[in-house]
Amino acid sequence: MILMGLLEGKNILIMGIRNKWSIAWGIAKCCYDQGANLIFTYKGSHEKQPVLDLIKEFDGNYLALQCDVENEEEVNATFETIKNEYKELHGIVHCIAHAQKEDLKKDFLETSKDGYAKAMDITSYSLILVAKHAKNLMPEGGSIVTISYYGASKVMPGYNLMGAAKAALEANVRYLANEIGPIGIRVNSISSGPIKTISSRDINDFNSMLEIVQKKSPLKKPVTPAEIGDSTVFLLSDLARGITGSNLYVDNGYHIMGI
Ligand code: IMJ
Repeated sequence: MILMGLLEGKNILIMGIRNKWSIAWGIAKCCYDQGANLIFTYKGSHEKQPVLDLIKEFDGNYLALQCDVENEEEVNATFETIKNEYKELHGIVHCIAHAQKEDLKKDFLETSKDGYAKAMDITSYSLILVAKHAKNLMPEGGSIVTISYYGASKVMPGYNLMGAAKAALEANVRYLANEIGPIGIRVNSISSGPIKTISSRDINDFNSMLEIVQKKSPLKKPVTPAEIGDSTVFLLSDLARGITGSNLYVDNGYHIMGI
């Protein structure tokens, strides 16, 4: 039983859930533990049942909506439904990223124009769409959190166009934070250490990369979705009321190392 949670009475939208390995699911469980009312979005119709099965774990009624961020009308409809059902939001967690497999397999020099645009659209532009709707749905202010990766600022082998897309995402965080700060909405990112998810399953040498990162990081352990979740709870909560435009590394300290 929850006695008093950091997100008690807050309506939190979690975007980009797919399955039990999703970072979004790790975040959802931590938000639930802190008393949040949760709303979920997933990309396609084939994700509907798996997502409904997951959220059955929670007591209470939780809304799950299909929202493919490439489709602006679907995004508008999603936020319209949320407005009708909940009136207002206090937090949004953006856990959405995608690049075409073919583009991730190529040398960065060979990145296709369409593939680059698609990765930017889904990974980075989508945060702007989300922030626009947040403005309308957060009359008392609120907090937006997105998930980034170290490949945004340093070269990680094979990350390629996703590195460019995450760099744009982190820049979006700063420009959006400046623009919607005056109406009380904070915007931050968490730079997550590598986590095994469906999105990392097909990546060449992912397991050996995980081992190297773990050995090198000060805390000598893998990063878990629950660690990303607890830091997200902090950024969503009033404890972080003085923080906006920031990128918080939740990576066991990996990013401080020079070698
Ligand atoms: C992804 C690609 C290359 C190297 C990578 C990653 N490293 C890590 C990741 C070193 C840690 C995972 N990551 C941080 C991501 O942001 C993954 C994004 C991603 C993964 C896929 C795989 C399947 C697909 N499209 C994808 N789009 C984005 O079709």
